[in-house]
Amino acid sequence: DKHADWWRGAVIYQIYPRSFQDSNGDGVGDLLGIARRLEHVASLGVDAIWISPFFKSPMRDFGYDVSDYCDVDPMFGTLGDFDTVIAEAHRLGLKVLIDLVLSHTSIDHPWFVESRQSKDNPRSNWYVWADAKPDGTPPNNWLSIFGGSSWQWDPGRCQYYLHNFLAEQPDLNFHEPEVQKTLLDTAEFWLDRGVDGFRLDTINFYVHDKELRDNPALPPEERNPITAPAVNPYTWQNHLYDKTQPENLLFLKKLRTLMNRYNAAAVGEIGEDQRGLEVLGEYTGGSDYIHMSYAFELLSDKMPTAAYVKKVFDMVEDKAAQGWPCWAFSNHDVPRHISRWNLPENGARAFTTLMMCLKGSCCLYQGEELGLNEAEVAFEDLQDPYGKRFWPAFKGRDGCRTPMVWDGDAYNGGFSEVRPWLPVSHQHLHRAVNEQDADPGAILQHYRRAIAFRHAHPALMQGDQERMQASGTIVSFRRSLGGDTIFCAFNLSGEPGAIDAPEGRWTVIGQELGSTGPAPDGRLHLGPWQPALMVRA
Ligand code: TEU
Repeated sequence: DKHADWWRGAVIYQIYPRSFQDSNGDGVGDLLGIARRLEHVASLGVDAIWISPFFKSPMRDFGYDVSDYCDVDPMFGTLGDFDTVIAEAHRLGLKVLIDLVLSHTSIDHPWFVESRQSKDNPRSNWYVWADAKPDGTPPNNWLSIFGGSSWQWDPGRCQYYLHNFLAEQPDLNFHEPEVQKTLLDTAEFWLDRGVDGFRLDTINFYVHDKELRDNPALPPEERNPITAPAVNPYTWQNHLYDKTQPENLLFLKKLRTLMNRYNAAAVGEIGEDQRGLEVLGEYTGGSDYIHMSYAFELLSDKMPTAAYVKKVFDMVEDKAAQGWPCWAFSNHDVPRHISRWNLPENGARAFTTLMMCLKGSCCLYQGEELGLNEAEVAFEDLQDPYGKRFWPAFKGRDGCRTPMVWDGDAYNGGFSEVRPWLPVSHQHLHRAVNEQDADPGAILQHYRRAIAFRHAHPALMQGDQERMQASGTIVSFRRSLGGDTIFCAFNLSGEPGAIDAPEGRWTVIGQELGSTGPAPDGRLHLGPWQPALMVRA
């Protein structure tokens, strides 16, 4: 559609290219594999795809370490293959968001290779270099999310460089105007190629404190491990100085100006333990910075209870009323939510329906629509460097990155004809796309119905949302747009529950999602995981 605000309320399907579909028989997914499987994505009724990085990369962090922003890694194909993906997506009515990892590059990027040569080469200031303290230790106490100090000694330059993730992911210096300009050119390169927008990796890490001040320690009661496992010492600090500096907004503003010329939209990943929703409010919603913020609150370790869902949306209302979140339950970084929350299948269905009724945009992660659980990956098969570092307290991110299953009877579920880079989970095979396509009762069909339900009701896509109510296991709220008001209630539990029906005359909708309406006693009696969805008559 032609609306400038197509992204408001959009359902975005995340593709992890390594694990979607192999088309050239090397055990790794690729761009032509994506093109081939887009009909499945379109059949869900989603608005857009977000493709995790496919740029040239030595794959130390599986593509989140880029060595050429303007080329495709040969493992994934060619620029021509990417044009094929765009053309096919647009033919099917899907917008295409690509994943720009601008905060850091790969250690193999020619910019870094040059920067580390000397203290006075043309790109010497493109990364964050600092001298050791007199005793030889790193310049300050900043920590890497992936473990240890975020400073790596470089024997050539006799200086440390900053990396917020792996040592192989040196942090670009956004205080250097040439860096910003070059990255904006990169974004323009892809906009000219036809992309509709971006998922922006770790946008709050773009700018660091120039004075390199130490982060304060956090007392245990103030730790909120929302972006990293609690065993990771990273969560024991308040990251006041290594990220989320005010100058971030100056860069995002330039990016927005560029995107406006193309009617493009961006969802920025803001990993904040302490004040995530405030930052969401600062960065999104208006017309100055980015469009949407990828919110971590529903990626929680614990299953969101009715009270928790209300708390999250109250916080959005109080701290980020004008902001625009993008919700997700699963992605390529966390254990799949069915396993993380130990949900029965009807519980998973309830959360999907809830997501489709919430204010904000949302992301679904490949395989979620099949009800896939977290795969067990043996230590010998482990690929994720983050998992290798903290095993077994934290098993890393491979369990949600195993290949998609397309055909339950085919070798490797139809993903590849050779041994895949991560093994296909045998538990996933009976949930393959072809099995569920043939079964009207399958969870895949529930996803299609729930996504269609959202799109059939503009109030759910873009309407206001009033403050939620939580009563026992039931969360309820109203969405409204123009003269239409929709009442939504969800029983987030395997036990039955009841609340008073709202006053006035209502018509039950969403019966195909198991929705029910008021009983003669004026109550809404909800079975396990059951919703009540009604439109004001
Ligand atoms: O993730 C950023 C981030 O904060 C992650 O550390 C996340 O919290 C963690 O993986 C949860 O287990 C982004 C990408 O999504 C991730 O895949 C990359 O490894 C990371 O940036 C570095 O680019």
